[in-house]
Amino acid sequence: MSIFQNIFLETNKKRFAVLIDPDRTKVNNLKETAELAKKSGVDVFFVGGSLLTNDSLDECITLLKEETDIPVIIFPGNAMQINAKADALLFLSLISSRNPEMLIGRHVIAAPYLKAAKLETISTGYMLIDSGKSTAASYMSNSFPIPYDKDDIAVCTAMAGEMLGLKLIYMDAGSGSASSISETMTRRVKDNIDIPLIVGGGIRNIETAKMLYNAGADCLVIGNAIEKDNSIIREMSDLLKIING
Ligand code: 1GP
Repeated sequence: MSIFQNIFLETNKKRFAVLIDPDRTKVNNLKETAELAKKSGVDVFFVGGSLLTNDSLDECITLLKEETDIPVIIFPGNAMQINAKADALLFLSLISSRNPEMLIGRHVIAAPYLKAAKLETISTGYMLIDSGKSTAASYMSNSFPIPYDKDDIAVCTAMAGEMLGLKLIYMDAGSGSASSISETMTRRVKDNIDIPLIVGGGIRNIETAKMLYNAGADCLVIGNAIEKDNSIIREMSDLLKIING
């Protein structure tokens, strides 16, 4: 069974992804986070970043694979973030942008390397949503995010992504954003698509996570909050035990 089927299609369960930014993770901290993730039953690791400066993607993925059986999906910030040791890669098309490089250009460059690496690719409609301050994702992708309160634009963008045959929609307020995506935008997008919805960016506490799951998010992604205090992994696990039964 593919990673996509296993994590996102197989059950109606809500999922939790721990985002590892290789640039910001020290090996010792990563080991501790990996152990905690294993004990807490985390569903999946997303690994990647908008800009990586120290070439530690391979080291990160190797450590996660050595320490756990949790699937590792690359969440690439650019076409260089490809590694055959991962289980899959989110093949992101930035459908909130009008930047052809992020819609198709980088994909053409990456395609032969992905084929050679035999990596499972999960075609994903990636949507950046404004959070009130400029994020690395928005700057590096040279694109405007969808305004925070323009739910209709988000809904129509997600619907178009589904109609184009993308397998997932990922709405992201951007790593370290001041606030998460709103409850109404999450609910309205979920109500208008039949493919799984991933939501991330600015989730710092369980109350926000609960609100987003209730609004319809199928999978939540947390990065920054874990880097500050990884005990939120355990709290997420407790929350998911209640939600998933
Ligand atoms: C960013 O959705 C992820 O791409 C996670 O964001 O680091 O703010 O949790 P945070």
